[in-house]
Amino acid sequence: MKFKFSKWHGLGNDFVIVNGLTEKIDNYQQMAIEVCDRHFGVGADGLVVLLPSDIADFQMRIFNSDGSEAEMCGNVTRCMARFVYDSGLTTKTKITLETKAGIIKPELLFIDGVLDTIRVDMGQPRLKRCEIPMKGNESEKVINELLVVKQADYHITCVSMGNPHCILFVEDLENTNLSVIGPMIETHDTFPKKINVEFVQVMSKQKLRMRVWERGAGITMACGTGACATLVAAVLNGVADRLAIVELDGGELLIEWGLDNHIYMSGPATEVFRGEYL
Ligand code: ZDP
Repeated sequence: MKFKFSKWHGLGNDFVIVNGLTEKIDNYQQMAIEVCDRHFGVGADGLVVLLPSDIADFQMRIFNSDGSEAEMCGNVTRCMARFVYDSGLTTKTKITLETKAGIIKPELLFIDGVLDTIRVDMGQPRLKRCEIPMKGNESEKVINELLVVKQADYHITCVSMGNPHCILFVEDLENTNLSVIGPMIETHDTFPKKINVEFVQVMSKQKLRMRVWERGAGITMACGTGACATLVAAVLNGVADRLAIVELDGGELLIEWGLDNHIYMSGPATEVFRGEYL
């Protein structure tokens, strides 16, 4: 089953994007595993399929490199907004995108006719334990709460951006072992849908350094929903302003927690190449 695809990234978080309006794929989960393989496939953190929508301009479905489907994503949203504009599927610079976690609104911002950045209204953060989801008292928030894993203490703050995030503040990020702690928390049984894990070092109230262990993908260069969740967690813990830079391995995102309680994420999106998967 042949299909055309485009290869995109948002700060090194890379995706195979398929225009499902014209290209047919039978089994998305299986194809995600195949096409994301960095040796036997194209190589990517995820497969993203553009589809028609009854409630928005377009719909997108996001599959991690392990085949699992995610409800929401940040870096892909910026890539998709540019993809539909550059490929003439729309002339709109501000679109609505249906995801499993609701509608998000990316906008292409130009300066003197040149694309400057892509700003996305990511919706409202969800803070109740049942919304993460996390086991325990449904309506409680999870802020700087103790989680013991294999006799080690971790203080966690949990935020859903439509997909689940667990944030840990650390003193020394460079010497924090994501490959050991990440999967232990991702798969901890207190998180019924597993969880993305962000490790954050506070540089100042306007700058947060973050590395991420993604659910269903492992260490990636950047995570947009993770950066949004990180800013929310930092504000809830009193260590950041509502507008701050989140510095990731792949570059910087500007994140704002608006007074309308919506999270706004601004950053780039880059197309690398196009091809046909045979
Ligand atoms: O929630 C999840 O399973 C994530 N691994 C989905 C991918 C999130 C993404 N990296 C982002 O930028 O938010 C695309």
